[in-house]
Amino acid sequence: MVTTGWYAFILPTLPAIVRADADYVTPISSQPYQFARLGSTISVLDAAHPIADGVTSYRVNALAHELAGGVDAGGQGGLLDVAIDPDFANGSPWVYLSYSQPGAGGVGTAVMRGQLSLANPTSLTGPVQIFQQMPKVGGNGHYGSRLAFASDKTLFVTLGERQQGSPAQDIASHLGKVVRINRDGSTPAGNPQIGAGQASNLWSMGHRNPQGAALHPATGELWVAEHGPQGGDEINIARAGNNFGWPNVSYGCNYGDTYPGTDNSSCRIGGNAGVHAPAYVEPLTWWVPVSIAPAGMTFYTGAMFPEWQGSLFMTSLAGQALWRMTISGANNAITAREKILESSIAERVRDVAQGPDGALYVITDSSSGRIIRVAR
Ligand SMILES: [Ca+2]
Repeated sequence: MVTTGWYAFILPTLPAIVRADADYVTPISSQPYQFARLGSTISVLDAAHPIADGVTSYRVNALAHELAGGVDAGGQGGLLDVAIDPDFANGSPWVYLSYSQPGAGGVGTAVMRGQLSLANPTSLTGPVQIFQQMPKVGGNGHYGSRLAFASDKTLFVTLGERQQGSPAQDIASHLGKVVRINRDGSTPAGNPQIGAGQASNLWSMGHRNPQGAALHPATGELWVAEHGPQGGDEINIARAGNNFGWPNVSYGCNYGDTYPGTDNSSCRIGGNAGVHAPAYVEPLTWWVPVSIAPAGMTFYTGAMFPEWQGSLFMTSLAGQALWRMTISGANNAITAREKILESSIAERVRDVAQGPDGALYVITDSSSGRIIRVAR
């Protein structure tokens, strides 16, 4: 079912009317689903409907049967992210998917790739598993998981700690880590040596549930957003070998902790009001006392909104909003952050992407999730 129409609203930050057009109600509710740039298109896993202005989506409907080991779609599990090969337009027709994979010991995030033919874009052929998070454990939360290609065409995969806590500090485990792999799953040069017995392909550690990732367009560095516990959601620049402190320290508090008013500093994890340094890397920014549940991120580089050039956009689930953050200075400080489109969205927001014309596409997360095009 597709509902069409024009929905006009005023962006609080702009002296302009911005419109979201043509709500596309997806026929399948297998949330969460993500989207990624595909040359001049945006691909949406579960939507069969073309989007306005030359942006097309494909429904890859045989997908679930092609994923090695199957998908454990309970809780926060399911299909987690999709990415397109950086050389897709140059004869490398791979599409990459992360998902929650059942197996011995429980469930863990896995990554596969398959080839997509635009002439017959209904399934992926030649699927190959290229990564699996180890160990698999029980439960069905905190999978991560984002896929983000670096400029050298290596692939970052963010991995949640599966609600296990301490394995995020165990270098022998993939829980609560970011890994960096080659497109075929092999190990690239340049990954950090963290310690003896470290798990394969480690890049950074001490993460809780990193559901946002984007490459900074100028520096090429990986930015990651992750869920805190009760407060303490973070944005970090994940550099090689960094340790972000979870579960030893957080600007959030344990579930059930109470605090006076809005100042949660008395119950922050690790004491010292949650300060990470010097043992761990301080986040660029964090949210207290209430978590917003950060999800997708993208840096804006389009021409449609010159005033947004260089901004970081991030969606929030529980917070039901799209955040815009201003970044400035050589140290990439986040100097301002604001919620936009809040009253117009009023749903959990899963992901955001920039279209080829500079419009933003925002996808909401519900059984009748929408794709909202933000354009002027
Ligand atoms: Ca942290």
